[in-house]
Amino acid sequence: MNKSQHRVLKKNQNTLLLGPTIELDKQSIRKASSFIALNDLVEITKSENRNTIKVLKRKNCLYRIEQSKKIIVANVDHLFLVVTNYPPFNLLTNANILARAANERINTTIIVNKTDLVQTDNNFIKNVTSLIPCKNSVQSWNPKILRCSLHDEPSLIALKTKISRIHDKSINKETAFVLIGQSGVGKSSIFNYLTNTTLQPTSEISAKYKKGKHTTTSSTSYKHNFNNTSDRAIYIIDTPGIENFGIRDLNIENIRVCFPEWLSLQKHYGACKFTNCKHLEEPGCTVRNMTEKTELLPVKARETLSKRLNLWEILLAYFNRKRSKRNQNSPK
Ligand SMILES: Nc1nc2c(ncn2[C@@H]2O[C@H](COP(=O)(O)OP(=O)(O)OP(=O)(O)O)[C@@H](O)[C@H]2O)c(=O)[nH]1
Ligand SMILES: [Mg+2]
Ligand SMILES: [Zn+2]
Repeated sequence: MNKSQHRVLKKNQNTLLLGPTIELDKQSIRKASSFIALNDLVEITKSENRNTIKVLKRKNCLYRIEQSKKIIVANVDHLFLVVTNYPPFNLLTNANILARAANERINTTIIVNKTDLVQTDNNFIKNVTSLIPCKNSVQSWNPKILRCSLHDEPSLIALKTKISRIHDKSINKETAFVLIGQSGVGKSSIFNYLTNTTLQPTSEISAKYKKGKHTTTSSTSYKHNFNNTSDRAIYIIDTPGIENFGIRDLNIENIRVCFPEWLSLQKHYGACKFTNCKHLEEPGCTVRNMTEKTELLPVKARETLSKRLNLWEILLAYFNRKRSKRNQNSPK
């Protein structure tokens, strides 16, 4: 018997690309494709008449749930959520991706891409800011924003530097970075730049529909010896564009994880009257008071907080829709 460890670099019904490469029979591949995820670490035991593939414990898993559960990638060290305003930005989709990342404790950076375009201006970037917790809140999960453009070399170098830093700080020998986001935001363009390849095709936004064309159809992982060190490597992973990102398995408490400022505000200014306050229309709500009573906070802080409350309401509405759909579908 012969045991070896591998990482899943590409996977679909008939192919399984592993690093380091290993020959596997079609039957084993077909069987494994039902339970293996991209970037899984697997242990393969080869014996004379059969190969066994065992998935090693995942540190996290990025998945979405619409009708069924779809795993996008496992063992993510750092997530790059790529956003832009051409094609138009979808707040709910991006907030859902972040909610999943927060609940899987995946470190995240939001890349605001295409800053060379008028659509992706400072006002838009302010809107994106509503996706991240207000400053000073008690939190361990705290995504940052990085501006980027394919036509601005310094911004691309800053991205590379960030990747190097994260990798250098990591105690693991290998670090996996995943690019995710709506179709057409520029994930594959960034992938090609970072890997110095033209492996991933890219295509223009549809002028008619102002949408990406879903150019990337399957995820690809590329191993890169970033600083030319032999035993340390990074993996850059490009994924297909996402328009809906279902999180129906999460609940309101999971959503609260993304809004640590609600707790911070109550710590500083007193608790809301009701312990299970949803900060909607309940009387004696500290959070809502902070945005409404002009003497409590400076204008800028109130504006930011209002945007955060707006996002919170959008997410709660999403959960209410989800619940009423479930009630409609359940047998009477
Ligand atoms: N102006 C401008 N265009 C960009 C930038 N980055 C990417 N693009 C263009 O945006 C279009 C879409 O880029 P892709 O890299 O294919 O987008 P994607 O996110 O991989 O799209 P899917 O594979 O469909 O999910 C291409 O025409 C790119 O050349 C940028 O920074 N500025
Ligand atoms: Mg692509
Ligand atoms: Zn409240």
